[in-house]
Amino acid sequence: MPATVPIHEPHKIKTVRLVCFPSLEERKRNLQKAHFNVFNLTPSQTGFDMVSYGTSAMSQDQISGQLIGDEAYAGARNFESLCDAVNRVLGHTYVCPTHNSLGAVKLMVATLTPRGSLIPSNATGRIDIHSPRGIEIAPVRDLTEKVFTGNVDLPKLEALLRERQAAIVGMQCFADGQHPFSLENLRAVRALADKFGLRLVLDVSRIIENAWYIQKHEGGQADRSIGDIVKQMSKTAHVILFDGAQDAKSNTGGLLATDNPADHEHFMNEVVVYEGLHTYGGMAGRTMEVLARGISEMCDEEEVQWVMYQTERFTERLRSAGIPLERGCDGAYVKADQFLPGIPVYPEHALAAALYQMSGVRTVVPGHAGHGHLLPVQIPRLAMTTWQLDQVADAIISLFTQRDRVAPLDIERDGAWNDQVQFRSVFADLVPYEFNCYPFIIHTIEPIARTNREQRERAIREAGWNTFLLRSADVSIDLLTDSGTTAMSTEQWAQYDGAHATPATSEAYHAFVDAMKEIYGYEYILPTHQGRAAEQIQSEVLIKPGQFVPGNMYFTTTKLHQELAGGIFVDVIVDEAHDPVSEFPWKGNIDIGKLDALVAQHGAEKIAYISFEFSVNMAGGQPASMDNIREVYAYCRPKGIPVLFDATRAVENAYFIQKRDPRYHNTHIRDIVREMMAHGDGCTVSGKKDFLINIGGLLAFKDNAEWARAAEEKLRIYEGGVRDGGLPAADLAAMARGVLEMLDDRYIKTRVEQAGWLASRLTDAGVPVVAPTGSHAVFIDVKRFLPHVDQDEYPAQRLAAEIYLETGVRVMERGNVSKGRDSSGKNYRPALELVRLTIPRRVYSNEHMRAVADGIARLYERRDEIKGLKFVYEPPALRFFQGRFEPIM
Ligand code: P70
Repeated sequence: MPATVPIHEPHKIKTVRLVCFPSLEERKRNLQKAHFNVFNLTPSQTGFDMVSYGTSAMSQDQISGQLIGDEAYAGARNFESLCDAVNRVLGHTYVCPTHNSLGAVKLMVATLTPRGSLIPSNATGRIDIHSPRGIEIAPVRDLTEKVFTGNVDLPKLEALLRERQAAIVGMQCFADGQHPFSLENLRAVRALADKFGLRLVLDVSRIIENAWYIQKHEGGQADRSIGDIVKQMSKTAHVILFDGAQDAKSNTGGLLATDNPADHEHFMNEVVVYEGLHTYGGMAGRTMEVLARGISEMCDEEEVQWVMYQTERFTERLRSAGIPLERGCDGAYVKADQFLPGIPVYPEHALAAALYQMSGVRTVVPGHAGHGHLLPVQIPRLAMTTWQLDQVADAIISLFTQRDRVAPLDIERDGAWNDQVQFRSVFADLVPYEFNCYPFIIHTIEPIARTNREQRERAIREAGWNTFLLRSADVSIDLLTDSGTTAMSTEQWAQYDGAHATPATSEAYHAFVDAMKEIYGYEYILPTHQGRAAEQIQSEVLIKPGQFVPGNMYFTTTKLHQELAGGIFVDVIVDEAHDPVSEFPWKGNIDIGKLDALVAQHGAEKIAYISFEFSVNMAGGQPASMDNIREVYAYCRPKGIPVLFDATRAVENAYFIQKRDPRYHNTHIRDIVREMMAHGDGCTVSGKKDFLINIGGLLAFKDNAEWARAAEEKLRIYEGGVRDGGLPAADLAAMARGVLEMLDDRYIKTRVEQAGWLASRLTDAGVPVVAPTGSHAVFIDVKRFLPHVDQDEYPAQRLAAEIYLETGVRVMERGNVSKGRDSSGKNYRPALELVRLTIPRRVYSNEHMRAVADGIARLYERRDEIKGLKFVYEPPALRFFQGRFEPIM
């Protein structure tokens, strides 16, 4: 059934494409070189590129289709997939593929509408391509209709058909991008066409948007699915024409389809002249596969509702600020002449140039020059978050408030087409618009599970009330961990695919080493398959049995490896770290007093090294200050005690230094990280976090060749080759690229602030969370959430399960269950009884976070009803992973 207003994307982000933010100076230079016509700018010169043609984010199923293109000249399997999709979704039997929609128009001209034809149509945009062919388009749009503005004026059409001989009757879904028609009108046009013995040819390139309009506004259609309406619309026409770069989210491709075998015969005979063989029609096999998958998916009810929600929201934001505009199926079409009443010549170009100058946003003026003054601001389907779209709208609104200052353009070279015209101008004094949203757009999406309460009840029962045992397929928003859950960028994929595999030395290895040396400033760089592998080697190389390893709190795997190597871990973190309500900004600091006491008691030679973790995970992702990092090293050096960092989440720690330490407000993350690392002798990193990859790790030493040699020895035994650490060259290459992206100031800011944003929404609803919010997660203080549940009834474990039941969101228990039992068999009952909501990098939007917060707030309202759990199966070690529970009634 049609959804109401969607609360978040029905997908998560699978891969991202980084966005450039050219400076004002660069934008001015680019504009000058582009002759003030933004058509000439490239995406790398643009911030957000507001065009919807071929720019949609694909699904992961579509992108994988690229790799199974059957590039046969004749009879490709992908053609069969395409026919199958068209049959199922659009209902027509015979399919003739074309390279894009212009290819489909060529076939129509060759078969149905020769030179001299008359085509009555509800759309006039295509006059540009028809008039040079001597084809006349007769506009028959019903200009009195208010809602379905794309309806055909039936008496007008009938009169025309009586008077003159038409070749076909043409109709376009969401005509010219702005005018949807009703099902009733479409059927009446079909009846008229039949009456006059003509074919109704329907351009279904924007059928989804039109179907959504019918569902929403046409009487009796509200309960039908988009898929149902789409099929009926399509079947109403004799011939359909489809542009693959619109609703099907392909980057190109097109087709004609019909149920009439004679027409199809005709199309097949012409397609070989203009396009290619009838089984590929000028499309690569992979494009046919992407297109087929896109057609199969395009009626997905929730995806459609999301896209249209974004479009309506964007348009409404502009409209309510007074911007003169027309509704578009894919955005807002701004009336440039009313926006800039003082600029009589090409106001649409002046507006586009001014918007780019002040914000880096690019909008394109299509078609013939000087025909109307609409500037389409289109939304690439599924590629942008609501936050980004709101900011694009705000940039336009900001320009509107300064519209009196927009400079006119002097024509330098006029032309028939908008892509030809060139201008001279001056740079108006416009206040720039600064974006502070995610610095990437969505390249591919992954659909997320859609479950109802009943399904979730079954799933959590089967998982023994343990979120670790849930199937990912049953989880909507997965906040279990930020480890290895990152969305890679297209640049990383390019490196991944380009890497040359070898068990010896790869280019990727050199790229990895060079990048790490540069970023961390360390001489010896060893790849490992992930963090704990580096920890094992480091511990074995540096710890002599019986030595102490002081550290700031501990991390499970780190401490375990220190102990396996014979070390004795001692916690020397500041006391504030153990207090969930203390607002101390540097809860990750080492207490030098505690450290000094340990050294005084046992002597420096009994200390193996300091284990110094950044963004201390078990304390809630709390950072260490630059002063503390410096002071610890200054204390240790003269005593010969090495300092080794767990540099996992170092970039998040660097962001807190940039934000909270006034001396670093204007220092780039890159330089802060380098300075942090200078106060140590080596590090381990779980690459699954910082490096924006799904697997990988690092062991590095600043200058100690002896340690490095010993570590290499172990690398060969435990991990893999000495030049790959057990990783394929592809992952090394993706990591070498990921570490450059992790240092982007905008990226790390939006990443860390997303946790703060989630925390503040929870706090606003009264939900108790650990303060201050940490680097990568929000921790709910369950002792305050469920004060009536005794710790031995595992309140955090129960709350984690209840959050799943309420919302489909998966989180992790960090309390009594995780801590385990002491030697006498009693639960430790730790001070902190927490639930961790961990935020993956570049995967979820603020809409997802809002849904998470709202769901937990609902639970908080009825917290008194929530009880505890009891074990039904309790493993002897690390019981949180495999333990199974039953609710206490
Ligand atoms: C998490 C993950 C991993 C991690 C870490 C720090 C500060 C080292 C590692 C190990 C995964 C996890 C691991 C054990 C228990 C629960 C969760 N933390 N240092 O979700 O690195 O996983 O690459 O071997 O946070 O916090 P690796």
